[in-house]
Amino acid sequence: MRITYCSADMDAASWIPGLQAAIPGAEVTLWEPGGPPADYAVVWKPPQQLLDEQGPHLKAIFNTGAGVDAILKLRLPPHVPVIRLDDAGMSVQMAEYVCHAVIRHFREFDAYDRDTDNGKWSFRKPRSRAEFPVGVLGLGVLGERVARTLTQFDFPVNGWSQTPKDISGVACYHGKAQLNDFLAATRVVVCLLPLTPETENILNADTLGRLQSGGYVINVARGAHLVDADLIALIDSGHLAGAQLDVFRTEPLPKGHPFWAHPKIAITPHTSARTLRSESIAQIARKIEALECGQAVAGVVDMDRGY
Ligand code: OXD
Repeated sequence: MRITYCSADMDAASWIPGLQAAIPGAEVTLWEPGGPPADYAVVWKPPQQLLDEQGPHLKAIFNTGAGVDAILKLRLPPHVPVIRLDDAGMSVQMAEYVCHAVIRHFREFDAYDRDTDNGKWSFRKPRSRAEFPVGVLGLGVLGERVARTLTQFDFPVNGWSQTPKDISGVACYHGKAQLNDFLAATRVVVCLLPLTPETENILNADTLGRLQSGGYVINVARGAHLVDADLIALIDSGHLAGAQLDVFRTEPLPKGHPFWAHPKIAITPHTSARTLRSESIAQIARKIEALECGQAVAGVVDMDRGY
């Protein structure tokens, strides 16, 4: 069996020997144009040429990240399943990131940092958790883990997804018809949606304007979910208290973009949930073994839904 590996961001020098060790019968090589046909491709943001050349022979394509929007923009070989990582150590990182952001905002730790930087020792009045309902947009593997973890801190938690979900302790809304009710019941919104034509620009003046006053935005999905200028306008008007953003329309965030300097917007460089190499390799190896035995595997992307 031959496996071809190609990643725009990840370190091939570690991935290739890792995959080789986990799948001893395979020959794992770095993709190069005109290379020999492979049975499986393990990729992150591959070039179109890889899919055109290797596509006809492949049994499956493994996407080494959580989001599949980048690969779905390419011309894919028909009938070859695209398989995403499911969890592989990402959901706990996402839960950490989001809980940290929610708690930092709720407990005003950003303001304490400013106080102590100025040599000031002063307490703030405790806020009521009941007044900080958190709403998670997108209840896939990552969103569900985040929603469940937030309930452990006793925040009221809402969730919204395309199809109905039932998660203990989470008020679940679904479909377009219930989006406005979800927003009206939410003060801190967390975006964990897949990026599809339906969800692009979903965080805009209308939807963010429906959040409870003093709302806060946490975007850990894709930059294209958010209309940047609408967020800034709603923060500057006082309707929103601020935002924590990990993803941007252009990454790295261009120098001079207003998010860099906005005092109420905190940014991180797309780091909320990193692909963990050994967990991911172990998962891909298990899935290849299952596919070779003719078994179904989890994480196959539904091309019609786009995630
Ligand atoms: C992603 C990832 O999909 O980093 O954003 O895995």
